Amino acid sequence: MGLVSTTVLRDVAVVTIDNPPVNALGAAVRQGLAAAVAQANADAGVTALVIAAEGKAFIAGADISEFGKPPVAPSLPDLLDAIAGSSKPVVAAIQGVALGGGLEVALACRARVALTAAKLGLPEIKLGLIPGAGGTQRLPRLIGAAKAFPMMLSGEPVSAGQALEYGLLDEVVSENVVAVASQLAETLAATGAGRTAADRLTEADREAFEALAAEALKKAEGAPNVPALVEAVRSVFSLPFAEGLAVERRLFLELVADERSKALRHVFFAEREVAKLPGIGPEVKPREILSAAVIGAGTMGGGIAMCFANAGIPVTLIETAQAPLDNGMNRIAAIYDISVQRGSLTPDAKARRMALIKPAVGLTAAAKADIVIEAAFEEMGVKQSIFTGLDKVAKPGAILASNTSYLDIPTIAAATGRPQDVLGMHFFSPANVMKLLEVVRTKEVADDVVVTAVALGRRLGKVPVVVGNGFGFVGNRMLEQRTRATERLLVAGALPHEIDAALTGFGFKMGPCAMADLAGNDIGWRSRKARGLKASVADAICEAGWFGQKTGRGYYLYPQGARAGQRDPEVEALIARISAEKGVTRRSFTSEEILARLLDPMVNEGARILEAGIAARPGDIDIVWINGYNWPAWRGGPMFWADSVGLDVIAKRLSALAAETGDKALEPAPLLQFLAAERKGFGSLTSKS
Ligand code: 3H9
Repeated sequence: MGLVSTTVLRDVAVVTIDNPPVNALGAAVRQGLAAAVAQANADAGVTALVIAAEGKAFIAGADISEFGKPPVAPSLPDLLDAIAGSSKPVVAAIQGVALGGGLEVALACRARVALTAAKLGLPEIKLGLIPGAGGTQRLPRLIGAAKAFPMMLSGEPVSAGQALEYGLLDEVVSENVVAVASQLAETLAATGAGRTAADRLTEADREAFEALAAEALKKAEGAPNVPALVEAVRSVFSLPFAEGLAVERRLFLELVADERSKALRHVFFAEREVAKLPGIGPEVKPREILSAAVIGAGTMGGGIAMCFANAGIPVTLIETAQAPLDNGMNRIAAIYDISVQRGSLTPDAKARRMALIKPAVGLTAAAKADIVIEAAFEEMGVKQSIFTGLDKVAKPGAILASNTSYLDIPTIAAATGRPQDVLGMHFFSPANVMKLLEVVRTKEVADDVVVTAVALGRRLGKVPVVVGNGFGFVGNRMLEQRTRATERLLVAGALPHEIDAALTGFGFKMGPCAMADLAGNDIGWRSRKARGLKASVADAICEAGWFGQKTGRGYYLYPQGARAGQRDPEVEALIARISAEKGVTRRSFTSEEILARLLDPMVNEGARILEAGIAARPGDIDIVWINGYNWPAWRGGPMFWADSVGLDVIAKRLSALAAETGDKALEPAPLLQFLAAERKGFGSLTSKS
C-alpha cells in the first residue's frame, strides 16, 4: 500500500493517508492526495470523498524538513485548491492531531468531523512562520478573525469540543469517525449543501480582531512573523479570497527564507533528536520511580524537591540538622506562596505539593527512595562522604545521582560499591523553573539508569540532554569560555554595560556582567581560588566586597535593592587601572566585535566537546544553551549560530585572537579547522547534508 490509498465504500471514496510517524505532507503524500482527489472526481461511481488518516496524528502539517529545499509539485496550496475546488463534496475525518498544513487540508474540505480526542491547531508561529496554505484566509472566514487570530498567534491547538463550539468542526464523535464523515459526505452530495463562507466577517469581528492585533504587535518584540500574521489575517476584510491567499503566500515564503525561522526549525529537530540516546535501544526499559530523596535543602536541593512535588512524586528532603532543614522548607513554602499570590497555584494545590515533600534529618531517610539526588556543597570530599553513606543505606537498585555542576562523577561513584547505579543529574538554577537537565553518563553507569534519568527528567517537565563526564560537562564548560572572554574584553577596553548590551542586543535576557551580579560574584571567585585561577577584574571586584545584587554593588550599582544595575564609575575606574597595570592601551569595541569575542571561544569549546564525545551531536549543545542559559531560540543555539556566521569566518577570527592574546587555547579546534576548510568554508556543524 502506498502512502495514500483509496477505498470506495458505497459511493464515497475514502482517501486514507498512511505516512508514519505523523502523516506529514511530504511530496509523495501531496502527489498521492492530488491523484486520489482527481481520480475520485473522474469516477462516475463516486459521489463524495472523505479524507482520513491512519495512526495517532491526522496530519501534523507540512513536512518541515522540505522547507528551504527545491519545491516539488504539487505545492500544498495547489493541492488544497484542488480539494476546495472538487466538484464532489470532500469531508475530513480527523482521528488525531490536525496541525498546520494538516488543519489547512481539513479547512479546504467542505466539512469536518473529528474524534473527541482530536486536537486542531495552526502552530506555524512557533517555527517563525505563519500558516502558508490558506489557514490565514479560510479559518477567519469559517470562525471569525477574533477567534482565528488567537489560535494562529499562540500556535496552541484547541480541543475537538472547543473547535465544535467555534464552528470549526461540523461534528464530534467518540468513535467511527470515518463512517460518520462518509455519511455526512453522502448527505452533502445529495443536498448540494455546504457552508457559505464569509458570514463571520462582520464589522464587530473586524474591530475585535484589530484590538487583538494591536496588542500582539506591541508584544511582538521584533518577531517578524507577528506583523506578517496580522497583515495576512487583516486582508480577509479587504481583499477577495484569491488575493488574500497571494498575500499569505508571499509572506510565508519570505518567512521560510528568514534565518530566524531556519533556526527555529533546526531547534524543532534538535529537540527531537536529543531524545535519542546513542547506543541505547528501545529494549532498555527505565526502572520504576515511585519515590525520591534529595540531599541538601539549599536553594538547589529545595528547587529539585519542588520539581518532584510538582510532578506528584513523593520526595524526602534531607539535611544534616533541623535548622537548615527548616530554612529549606520555609523557602519552598515561600516560593509556592508567590505562585498562590499570583494566582498560578491554588492554595489546595500548594498544600498537596507541600505534603509530598517530607523533611528529614540524616541519610537513613533515603533508604526507601527509588532515586536519590545529592545537591550538597560543591566539594569532592563532601560529595564522596555522602555517597559512601548512601551506599550503606540506599536500597539495592536505587539510582544515586549527583547534582554537581563541575565535579568528576566517576570519582564520586567510586565512593560507592555500585558505580553502575551512579550518574550526574545536573539541574539549573532555579531548578523548579529552568528546563535543562544534563544527565551525565559515565563509562560505568548502566544503560537502564541513563534511560530512567531521562524519562524521569521528562516527567519533571525538563529537557534532558545526555552528556559525557568532563569538567563543567557541556553548558558550564562553554560558559567558562564566555566568562574568560568577558574578562579579556574588560581588560582590553570594553565596559560592563557595553558587553552586556552586545549580548542583550543579540537576544539574551542578560549579559555576563549582570548575570554574575545576579548569581553572586563570590561563587566564581571561590571556584577560581579552589582551582588556582585568576581573573584580574573579577577578583578585584570581589576583593572590594562587591558580590553583586545581594551586596548592592558588583559590576553595577544597585541602589536600594534595585534589580537593574546602574553604571558604577568606581568599577569603571578600577577596570581602567587594571588595564594600565597590565600595560594595555584600552580601545573601544563595537557590539559586533564584542559578540564575536564572547561567542567564538564558546563555539570553539563546543567543537572540542564534540571531538571528546561529551555531546553526541551539535544540536544537543544548542538545546543545552537554549534551555539552560537563555540562548534565544530564534538564533538556533551556538552551533547553529556558528554555521550561520560561517565556520571559516569564526576559525579566522579565533586564530587572530589567539595571536593577539598569545593564548594557544584560542586556536581553532581541529574539528572547526577541518569543517572550515571543507568545501571552502561551507562546512557545517548542524546541517545533515
Ligand atoms: C506547516 O504546516 C506549514 C503550512 O502552513 C504551509 C506549508 C506550505 N514535518 O514530536 P514527535 C517528526 S508547518 C516533519 O517526537 P510526538 C519528528 O521530527 C508545520 N517531521 O512526536 C519526529 O521524527 P523522528 C506545522 C515531523 O508524538 C517524529 O515526527 N506543524 C513533523 O511527541 C515524531 O515527532 C507543526 O509544527 C513535521 N511537520 O508529537 C507540528 N512533525 O522520530 C509539528 C513531526 O525522526 N509536530 N515530525 O525524530 C508536532 O507538534 C509533534 O510532532 C506532534 C507529535 C504533536 C505532531
